[in-house]
Amino acid sequence: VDAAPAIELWHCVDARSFRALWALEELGLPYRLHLLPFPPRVHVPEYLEENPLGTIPLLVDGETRMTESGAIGEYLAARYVPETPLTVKPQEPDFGAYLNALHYGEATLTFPQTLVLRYRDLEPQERRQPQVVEDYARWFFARLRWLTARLEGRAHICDRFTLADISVGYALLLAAHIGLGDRLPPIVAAYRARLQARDGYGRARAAQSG
Ligand SMILES: N[C@@H](CCC(=O)N[C@@H](CS)C(=O)NCC(=O)O)C(=O)O
Repeated sequence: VDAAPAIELWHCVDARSFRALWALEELGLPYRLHLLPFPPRVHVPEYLEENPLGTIPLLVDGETRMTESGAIGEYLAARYVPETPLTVKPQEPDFGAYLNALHYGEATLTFPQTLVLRYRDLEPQERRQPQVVEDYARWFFARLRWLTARLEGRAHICDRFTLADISVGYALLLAAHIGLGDRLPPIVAAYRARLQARDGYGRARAAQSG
């Protein structure tokens, strides 16, 4: 009898934890998935005992507990699949671009979208802020400029598909999810479609639909 996989991931459908799920699938690692309703803080208060932040992802691997979707993929690759082509090594020319994109996907591209979502859809009517929604939608599109330039003549951010594409790709999926997807520059929309055509992406989608 096989032991239960040691790696556990707490996830809500299509939330940032999708990055960790997608990375697990692309790396081919066994894991146990805990699917939670969103936001877990409200629907599953006992989740706060697992993760006091109340956010997803939460990855638990023995004594290791992680809550940042970009760092989780790096951790899994470094610890379990060090030779994977999904990471870029320090001696490779694209190392800086790789690290930059890994963080850019979350800090620069996802963050403004969460303000759009919150102040357009999630807050009660009287707390909604159309000016915030407009300003941060504009911020998001302006911050896509790095990606648009980077994709000129390239299929991926580096010379192959990597965790950086998962980080940035998730931000583009979120854009589609919150109704900003139609306004993506064509080169970015084509890149998003390429990422969505991957088997690993399909497996992650299937995993989260139970
Ligand atoms: N920087 C973190 C952000 C994690 C985060 O804020 N996740 C959101 C979902 S996309 C969340 O759990 N929100 C629920 C809440 O704040 O109650 C990451 O990249 O994982």
